[in-house]
Amino acid sequence: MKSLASLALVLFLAGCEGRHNWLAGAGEEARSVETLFWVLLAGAAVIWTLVIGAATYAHRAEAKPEREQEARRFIIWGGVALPVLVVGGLLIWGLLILRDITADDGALTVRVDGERWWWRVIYDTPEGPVTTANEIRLPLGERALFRLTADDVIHSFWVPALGGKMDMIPGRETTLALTPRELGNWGGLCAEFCGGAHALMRFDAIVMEPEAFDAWLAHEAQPAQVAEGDAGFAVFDEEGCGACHTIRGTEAQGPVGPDLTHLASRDKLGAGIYDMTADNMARWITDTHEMKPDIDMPAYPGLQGERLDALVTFLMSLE
Ligand code: HEC
Ligand SMILES: [Cu+2]
Repeated sequence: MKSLASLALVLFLAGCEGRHNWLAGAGEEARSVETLFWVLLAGAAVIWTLVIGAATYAHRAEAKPEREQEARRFIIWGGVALPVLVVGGLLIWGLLILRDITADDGALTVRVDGERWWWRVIYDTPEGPVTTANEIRLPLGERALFRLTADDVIHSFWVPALGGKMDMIPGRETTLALTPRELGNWGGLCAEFCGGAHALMRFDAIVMEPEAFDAWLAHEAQPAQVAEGDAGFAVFDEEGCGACHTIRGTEAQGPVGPDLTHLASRDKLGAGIYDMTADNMARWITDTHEMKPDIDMPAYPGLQGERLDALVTFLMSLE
């Protein structure tokens, strides 16, 4: 029994390690949820002890009719008034936290659309929207407001170490603020079952120094640099990839899949699941559904040899 309990504890704590640790306290909002959690846990322990104590006492004590009145008072205060006060207080506190983490006053606004099974990410800047995908970068110490929606089914946006989570609902907008307090690459994921590749719907949430972030965003806003007559772009064009994907600065303006303008500047490929390497890129194109089952991109098993090499070289140059 004891070893079972310690095994359960080890498993529980193992789940807290690493970049998805919601107790890492890497964001302001995660810290307020964490405080709520510890207060709830400690409060529950105190109440449990009191209830068990009272039950034990009641079991052992002799029934005395003259103490009837006292017992009734105990039930009314301890069993009705106290729970109403405690639960009401927690409700108000929880609603205040919710108001804080959804309030519409971010210095930075990022729109994220949940798609099956990837993330469309749009930074609203004074110069206009900047579209990217599957990776979110945030400046350290600045409050970013996320405006969330979904394309066709419900998803849930969650960066455990920074804060959250929040449902993404088709046809509606929900908001969530994140104020990062620690540099790092904190993982994000979809926390609402959304179909086949749900478990492979992830993203990187990279917290950077503010100057580095500004430089990154300015670079993302630029169109791609594609040389006239690039052999890889020719393959991209001939295969019809541009029907679904956009590469800003070229004729490829497809709205269906992730924006590829600065694909190779992302850390990961395929919505946070593979390292961004030429090998993975080639397999993504030829063995698409082995790499990620169920996705809405067709596989191109016939694309081999020089044409595949040229296409991969081109895609890996989109920094
Ligand atoms: C029918 C639409 C469609 C076509 C055609 C298509 N794709 Fe895709 N592509 C998608 C979708 C949808 C995804 C996102 C899949 C996911 O992760 O769930 C995607 C993902 C990708 C990614 C990963 C992007 C990232 O952010 O990691 C790459 C790279 C890519 N496609 C390249 C190509 C290339 C190259 C071609 C042509 C040979 C092509 N695609 C053709 C729909 C398409
Ligand atoms: Cu999901």
